[in-house]
Amino acid sequence: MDVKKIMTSLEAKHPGEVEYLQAVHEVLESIEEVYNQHPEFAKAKIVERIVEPDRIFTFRVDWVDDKGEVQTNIGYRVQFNSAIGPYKGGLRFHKAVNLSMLKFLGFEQTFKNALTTLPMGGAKGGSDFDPTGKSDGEIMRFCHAFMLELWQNIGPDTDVPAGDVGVGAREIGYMYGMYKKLAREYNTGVITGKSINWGGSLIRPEATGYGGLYFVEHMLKKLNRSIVGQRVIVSGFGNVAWGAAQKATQLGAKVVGLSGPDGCVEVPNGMTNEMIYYMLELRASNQNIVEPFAKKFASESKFTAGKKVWIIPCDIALPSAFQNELNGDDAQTLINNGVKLVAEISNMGCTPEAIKAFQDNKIPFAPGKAVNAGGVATSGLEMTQNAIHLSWTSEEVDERLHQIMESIHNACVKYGQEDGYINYVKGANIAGFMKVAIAMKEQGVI
Ligand code: 2IT
Repeated sequence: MDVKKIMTSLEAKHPGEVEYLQAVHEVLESIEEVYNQHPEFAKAKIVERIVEPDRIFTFRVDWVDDKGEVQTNIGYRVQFNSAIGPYKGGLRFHKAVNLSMLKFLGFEQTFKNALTTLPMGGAKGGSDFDPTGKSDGEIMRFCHAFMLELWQNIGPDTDVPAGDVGVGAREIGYMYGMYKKLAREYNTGVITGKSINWGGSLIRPEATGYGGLYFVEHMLKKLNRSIVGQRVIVSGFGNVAWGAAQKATQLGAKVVGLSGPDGCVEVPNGMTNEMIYYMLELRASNQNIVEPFAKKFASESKFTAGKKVWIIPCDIALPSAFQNELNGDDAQTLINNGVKLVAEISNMGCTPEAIKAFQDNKIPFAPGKAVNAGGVATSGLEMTQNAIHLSWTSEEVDERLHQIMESIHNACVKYGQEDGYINYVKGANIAGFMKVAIAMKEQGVI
């Protein structure tokens, strides 16, 4: 395989799809050596096939806002790869959503899902709909209109969406309601991240953040270090940051920073349970700003407008919001301030320059597709519970989540050894790729 040649051809075919090309490049670089040891992959043109989605649906979503005005958005579903199971992956509602973003997320999802050990293919979808400032009625009408178009392309055994940025249990509820009405099918396993009242799984809301911290614990264990007393920062205040802050605190760490699009908040003594709970309220307010947090907890925190959370000195940095939210300069700031470990809980949270800076400085760094896989893994456990018409206890789900995160960590270590340093990027990419590539080869040219 010639990575440069493949990238040049992809850039010509998909000009301007920056995030997608970035994600593909990262994986190809990691797997090049292993790939070239398997001539049967080259013969089956695995790499040329694995970088292209199986199919993409795009559709217009028309809806009426509270003022009675007609609004139009674009909806997408990228069914990326089904080699190891039905398509699975979230829906992102964000004003910046475009095809490049969803192709990168679907590509990442394919390998992430392979790492979970569960039988799930990769997909992603969403819309450029901006939930900021929308009323509950507007959210409902948009979700219904979105599903009116999407429903024929999904199903409990074909393609199972879930939440992502801008899509939580409320949106999942509205989308499932419309799906059920149109499909005349009452299997809640068609979508995950559901409310606990009708088919949702315990621990699913917390799972991405919890899983991320279980992964971090394994990284630290490998280094004979403990998380107790460590200063942790998270970016954003969404579902992922919330779960991560909760688990980090439970494990004895101090969460000393969080952020929003408007700036960052430092909490020198660490977040309390009340503060962590308030993150939920902040998100539910739909305003997408973090400053109210600093106003509410004025004596214990400090807001800095227009700055990213990476300026706050910490031991462990956890990108938990959006792709490329931590760049080379941010990485240098963290390194100068003595950061000891970085784990992406967001998808592709770090730019290639940031990753290189951490690796060059031998700072343990793990990528989103390994660290945040607990979210989709618990979606897989939700599907299993739906299929057997039973609900497991939170202890049971949490125990399985623990096992899955440990096995992902082991897979990264197995494939990522580099004299004295574990290259988790390489480990995760090779482990995920091998599983999908072997499945594709075994299924022939289809
Ligand atoms: O990026 C992700 O793994 C998710 N947004 C969760 C996907 C899922 O199907 O639960």
